[in-house]
Amino acid sequence: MPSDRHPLLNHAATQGVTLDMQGAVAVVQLRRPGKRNALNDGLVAALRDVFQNLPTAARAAVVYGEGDHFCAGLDLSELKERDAGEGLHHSRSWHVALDALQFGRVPVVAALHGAVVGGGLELASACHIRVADESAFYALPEGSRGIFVGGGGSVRIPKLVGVARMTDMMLTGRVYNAQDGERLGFAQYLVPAGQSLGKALELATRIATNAPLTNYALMHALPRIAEQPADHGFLTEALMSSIAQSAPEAKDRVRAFLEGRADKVRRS
Ligand code: 1HE
Repeated sequence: MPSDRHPLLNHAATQGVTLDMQGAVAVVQLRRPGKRNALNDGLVAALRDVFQNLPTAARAAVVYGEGDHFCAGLDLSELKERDAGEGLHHSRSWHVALDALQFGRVPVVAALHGAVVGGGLELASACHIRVADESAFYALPEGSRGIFVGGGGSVRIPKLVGVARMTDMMLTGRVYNAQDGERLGFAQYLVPAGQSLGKALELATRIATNAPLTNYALMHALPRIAEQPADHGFLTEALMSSIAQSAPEAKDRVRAFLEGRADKVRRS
C-alpha cells in the first residue's frame, strides 16, 4: 500500500469503489456488480473521495466497472422517498463528485463495456477519454423513468454528441450500440469485447508520461477556453501556453527533439 494513501480511500473501498496503483496510473473500479454498478449515495461519495485524494504518485487514472456492465446509472431504489429539496442536494452531490473527477489532478480514461446508461453515461462523460468495447451500449432511460438527468449530463453529454441527439435519446428511449457510439462521439476508441480495460491502461500509461503542466492545461484550460468568447479564449490560451513552456520539463523535451533524442511524429 503506498505510504501516501489517504484514509478516505480505505473507506471508499467499503462503499464499492477501490483504487489500485499500476505504476503511475490510478486504477479505480466500481465494485457493485450485483446491482450492475448502480450508483447509490455511498458510491457517489466514494468516487468524490477517491478523486479528491488520489495518491501523489498518480499521473493518470482509469475508471472501469466490475462484472458485465460499466454502470446502470442512479440506484433507483434510493429515489422513491426523496422530496424536491433532497433531490436538489442529491443532484449537487453528483456534480461535486464528477467535478472532482473531471477537474482533478490527473486525466481520467473510462474503460466502457455493457450498459453505459443514465448516470453511468454521466460518469463516463466526465472522463477525459472513453474507450469502449463492442459490448457497450448507451442510453438515457431517465426519460422513461419520469425523471431528468441530475449528474451533470445535460451539460456534458451534449458536448459529446449534441443537444438534438440527447433530446432524442431521452424522448424516445433510443439506445446506441458500440459501433454507432464511437462514430457519434460517445467514445473516442472502440476495441474488441473484453479489451477496453487493457486499451484504457495503455492510453493512461502513455498520458502519465506527458509533462504535468500539459495535462493540466488540457484538463483545466481547454474546456474553459471552449466556453469563453474568442477574445477571452485567446488570452487564456496565451497565459496557459506561456506557463507551460516556461517549465524546465518543457525546455528539456524541446531540447531532446532538437538534438535528435526524441520521437518524431509518424504517420498512423
Ligand atoms: C438496479 C439498477 C438501477 C440494475 N438501480 N437497481 N438506470 C436505469 O434505468 C437502468 C436500469 N437497469 C437496467 O436497465 C438493467 O439492469 C441493465 C441493462 C443495466 C442490466 O441488465 P441485466 O439483465 O444484466 O441486470 P438486471 O437483472 O436488470 O439487474 C440486476 C440487479 O441490479 C437487479 O436487482 P435484483 O435485486 O433483482 O438482483 C436490478 O434491480 C438491479 N439494478 N440497475 C437499482 N439503476 C444523477 S441522476 C441519474 C439518473 C439515472 O441514472 S436514471 C437511469 C437509471
